[in-house]
Amino acid sequence: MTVIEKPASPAAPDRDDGGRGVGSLVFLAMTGLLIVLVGALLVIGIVGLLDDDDGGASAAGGESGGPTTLDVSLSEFAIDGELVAAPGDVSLFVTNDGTQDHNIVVRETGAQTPLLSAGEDATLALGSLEVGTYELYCSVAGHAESGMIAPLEVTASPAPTGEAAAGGTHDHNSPDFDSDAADAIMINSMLEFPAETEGKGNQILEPEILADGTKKFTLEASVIDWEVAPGQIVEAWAYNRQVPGPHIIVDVGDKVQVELTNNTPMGTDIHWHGIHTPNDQDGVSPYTQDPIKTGETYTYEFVADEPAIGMYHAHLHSQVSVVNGMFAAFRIGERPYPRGQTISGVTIPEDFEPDVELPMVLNDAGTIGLTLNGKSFPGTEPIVLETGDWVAADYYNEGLTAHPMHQHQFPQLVYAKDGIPLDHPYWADTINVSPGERYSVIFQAGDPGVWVWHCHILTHVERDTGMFGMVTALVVEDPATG
Ligand SMILES: [Cu+2]
Repeated sequence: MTVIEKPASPAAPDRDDGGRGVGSLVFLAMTGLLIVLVGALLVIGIVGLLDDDDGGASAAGGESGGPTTLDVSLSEFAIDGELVAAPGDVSLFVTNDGTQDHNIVVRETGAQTPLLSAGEDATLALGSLEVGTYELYCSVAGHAESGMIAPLEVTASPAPTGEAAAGGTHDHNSPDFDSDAADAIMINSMLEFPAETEGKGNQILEPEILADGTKKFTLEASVIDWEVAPGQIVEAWAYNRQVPGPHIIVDVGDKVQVELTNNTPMGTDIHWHGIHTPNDQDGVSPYTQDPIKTGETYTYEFVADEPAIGMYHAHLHSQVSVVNGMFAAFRIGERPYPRGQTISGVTIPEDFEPDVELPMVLNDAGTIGLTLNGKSFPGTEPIVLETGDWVAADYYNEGLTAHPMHQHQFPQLVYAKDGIPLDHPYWADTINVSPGERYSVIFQAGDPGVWVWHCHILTHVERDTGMFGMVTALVVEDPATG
């Protein structure tokens, strides 16, 4: 035993010693490298500071009447920079530090950089700016909505930190950070709900009944002004001057005609998403038809032979026209309510009928941006209910990203996916709706109160300037207490 142990015992220190020898060399080498690295970082840091000082110096130049050049950094998905300037000539030195293509547009003046690839930069001269707040954003579809939007403050007495604190930046470590101001911005934005806006989407479109019983629907596609939130007018691409476009509802077996006149600046077509049609009615130019050119009228014709909770939208140039508003709901037949079924202990009545039917069309891109039914909070429509009311809601995602739609307090019974009834409906409080998907839910308003209903990607509902986007609320009243 000792004989066996003995060789082992000295062997270990041997290896240890050897290790220490090599280790010392490695240690020396690593120390050397570290010194070089620290030195390099210090140099980079100093250069960085000098760069910052440069930025500060040119901003100060603005104060004294000279031109101001502000450094702006673009990334996924943010516009960064100290965006405060004195009145006078202002230029932006814009660098794309991200990995995708981005640009900068100044909403008020229309000035914009070209599309910048990763690593590219550009100088954008804005001319002489007066005191005010200017909005910078990236015009690549969906990027502004994802966070690439920032205010440029032109102020006679630039006080970046104070301004920033009042404007609600994240710099809560700044000694000037004003917590009450940040709270007030958010609270005041929330108290604006509900707010009136011009225009309402999803209006049910009445058909003309032709001699043979065909239901004929007439659509016009055009570019309109759309009030997406109070005072926020965008250029929308719309069917019948509404976003979402008119809701079409037909019965199973109906012969359907849809006549579309295209008054948009580009060729178009209509794809009947989730709806069974003959191939030549699928609305995919050039495969199944020629594009409907500007000024032309085209008629689709098919038999609504299967129930559907579908959508209709342009297929050609969809990345422009659909995200900008050319989308709508199309239902064939009754919704497949899970009548009489017991799901997780809750039995849905045999004679179930909803008190309120609600299309909930989601978008996040284009000119329309983060919206519910074409409106951004506080312009979103509240749903007024009495306790005990049942709601049948259909989610439709016409945007470019998924939205987990969360409802406070009342679980939602998911009974159909893309209009197809589920053998096993399920209750959920958050339903993730991806682009192109539809989920059909019912829920019952139990307790009175104001219960918010929103996308749970939190930057889709809040930004430094307050609540916006994909939020609405159920306003549940108890008829007994009022
Ligand atoms: Cu969302």
